[in-house]
Amino acid sequence: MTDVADQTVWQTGRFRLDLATPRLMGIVNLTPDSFSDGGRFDRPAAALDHAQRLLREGADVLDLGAESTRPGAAPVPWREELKRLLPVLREVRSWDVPVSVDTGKPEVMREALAAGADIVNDVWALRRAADDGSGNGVDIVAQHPSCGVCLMHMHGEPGSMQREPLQGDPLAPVATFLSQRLKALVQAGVAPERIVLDPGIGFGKTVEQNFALLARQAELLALGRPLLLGWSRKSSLGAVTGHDVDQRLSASVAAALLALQQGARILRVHDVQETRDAVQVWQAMRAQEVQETA
Ligand code: HH2
Repeated sequence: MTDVADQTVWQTGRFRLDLATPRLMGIVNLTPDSFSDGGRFDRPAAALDHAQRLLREGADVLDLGAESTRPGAAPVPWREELKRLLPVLREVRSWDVPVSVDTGKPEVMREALAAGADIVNDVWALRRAADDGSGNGVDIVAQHPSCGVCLMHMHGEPGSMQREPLQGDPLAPVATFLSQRLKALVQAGVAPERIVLDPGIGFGKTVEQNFALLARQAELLALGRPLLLGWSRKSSLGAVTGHDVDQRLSASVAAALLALQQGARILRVHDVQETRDAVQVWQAMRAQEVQETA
């Protein structure tokens, strides 16, 4: 746990997000091989069209990813990742929306932040070191005074995580890991209000463990920072519905809503419009609950 910081705020580079309202992070995959939309937006013009659509539909943050993290995905050299990322990042940077970069590589973080990215979203929780010995993700983020960070829990690594998933009750290892990474970042001088936490749905966990994390998600709020959840189109939703990845819209919206109800403040989604509608219904209900207790 950290010192008590304002849990209704996420400081993200140029933007201070008020999390009293749930926020949607729209996914823009610039990869040829992402699990749900690989290859559809890997040309800059197609990616920008897609990003613009997500913005129109109500995305509060755009998350640009240029390396797939799906189980078994091939690693991409950092220069190649940057080549995919920078043309899109430079354009989206002028759109008046926080721009997040989904990367685990310190070299990519360094260049993306220099090009104006507002958020580093790292499924490795800033544990990886740069190949040239220039430091790790914590060092890079600490050098940028106001950028936002999402620290995610992953058991193992993308190449092998689903063959050797976590064992037993996932809550304690996930909470311990996130608490340690949060502490390391704060000790490096990063203000808690810049950090959000993510239990990492589908990253080295069984279907049951993913749903256990949902059922007991509220326990993670004790870590003292807002939660970001990414259920969108994930294979656990396929496991319970029997649907392939392109048929998981309803299940994704349902999971997003349940995550919200369990205390998540930021939802990482492919389908912004549909999730936005569901969140608005949830907010209409919440407004009445608040009135009743006032
Ligand atoms: N999931 C994916 C990628 N990045 N970041 C956070 N914080 N949380 C997540 O759950 C998360 C993430 C995987 O999904 P996607 O981007 O759609 O696919 P791919 O990694 O194949 O590009």
